Amino acid sequence: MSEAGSPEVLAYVALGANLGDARASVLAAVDALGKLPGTRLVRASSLYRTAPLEASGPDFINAVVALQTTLSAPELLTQLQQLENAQGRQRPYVNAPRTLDLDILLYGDAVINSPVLQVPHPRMLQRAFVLVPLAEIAPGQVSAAQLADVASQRMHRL
Ligand code: PH2
Ligand code: MG
Ligand code: MG
Repeated sequence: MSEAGSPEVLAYVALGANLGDARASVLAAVDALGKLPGTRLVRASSLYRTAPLEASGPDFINAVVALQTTLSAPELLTQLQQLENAQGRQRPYVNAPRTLDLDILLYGDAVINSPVLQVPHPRMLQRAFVLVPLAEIAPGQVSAAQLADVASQRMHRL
């Protein structure tokens, strides 16, 4: 329990950007995530340069962080959207190039299926740009078979 009495949960968040100075945006977001209310940065993966997957535009910079947080999952989602908006995120069409994308991958062992939030992230197992950095900071969360399934996707650790 935290001092305020809310339970602390270990959450994993994926970061991605492929517009503007993507590397600087992702690094700034890692910093900002650790400063969210009731939240501590536990681990941050390396940055990865990754080929766009079902998306257009330049290569992405991707990473994954582990956060210990007393925010509820909907509260965390709201905070992530505020950080995206502060970074100038626009949504002209699905999977458009973006200045910053922050997705909740896992929130403890919660299973959430609301219209605005699905956890575990429904497409995480298809994405090397999620599984490789997640495996780097939380090897127990990703199996060798899951990594093998996405091994053909081009990515490069920075
Ligand atoms: N995000 C997407 C779709 N495709 N491809 C890469 N390489 N990295 C991303 O972060 C990414 C993507 C939807 O959010
Ligand atoms: Mg996304
Ligand atoms: Mg998103």
